[in-house]
Amino acid sequence: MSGEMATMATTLTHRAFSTPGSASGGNVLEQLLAKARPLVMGVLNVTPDSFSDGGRYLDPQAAIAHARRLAADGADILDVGAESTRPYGGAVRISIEEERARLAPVLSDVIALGVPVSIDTLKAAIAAWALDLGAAIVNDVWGLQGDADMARVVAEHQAPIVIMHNRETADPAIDIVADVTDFFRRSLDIAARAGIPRERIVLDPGIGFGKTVEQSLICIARLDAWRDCGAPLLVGASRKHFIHSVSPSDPMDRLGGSLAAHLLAVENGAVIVRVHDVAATTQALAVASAIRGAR
Ligand code: HH2
Repeated sequence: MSGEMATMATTLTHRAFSTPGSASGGNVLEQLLAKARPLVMGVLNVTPDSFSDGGRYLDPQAAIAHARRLAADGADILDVGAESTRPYGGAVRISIEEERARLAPVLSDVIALGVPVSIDTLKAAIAAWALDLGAAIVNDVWGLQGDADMARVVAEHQAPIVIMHNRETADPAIDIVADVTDFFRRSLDIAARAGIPRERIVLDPGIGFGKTVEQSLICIARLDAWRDCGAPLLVGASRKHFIHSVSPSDPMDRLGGSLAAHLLAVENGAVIVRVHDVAATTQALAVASAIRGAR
């Protein structure tokens, strides 16, 4: 292991396990963090209406083929979602039955690829069903504060959970760093009361969710504000609208902006990046790491 990798391994371990007195049972998250480099979570949206790739992977065969591609491109985690949360409004809520019907022809085949799968859902019932099928992680864009049953399901399955900050509406007047910090505190409290150990928690400021463009930029620029929360940080900036606000572009033409955002996020403490373009991100992270190592 190079000196740089060793330093990163120490940093990641410290970040992930810095809570005093916490239990240290093995889990998928621990195994992923042991890779001691930034992790890439590849996005698979089995939806008709996702903001950048809605409708592309609604067909099960297209979805499975895309998951295979993400895995081949180097994804460390496959994040599968069947209900668009459309950070910029216009999300259509669907029933448990509809969400399960979209996932059912796809999820087992994706899990069988052997890459840990996270289930991106707001619903505890879907999380429980997906975990029972073999999904490894729950990704909750309401950070255990949406569905009141989510914390229990996550605790009972001993699953890692991504706690993402969210707000119903953006308020340009608030201090977004303080708001995210308060939200994380509430979510960590819920997790602790449900018996979810800190080792199984990832925190995510939720780029674009209930935030102005400026607030999304601040969340990446000041990510280190949450370095001491005792959990690894995830950033999902891929193709998001704030990129368009800086450099006008359609969602599919935001790769440059997405790479810039994720490289800076990692520089500022992100351990996991959630992206649509896995190959390009993996390459960008490897080159950034090589340059850092040559200092
Ligand atoms: N962003 C989206 C969805 N899920 N989960 C986490 N933890 N962090 C994120 O930033 C995040 C997320 C939105 O992106 P996408 O899935 O491409 O769009 P849609 O919600 O429209 O399907």
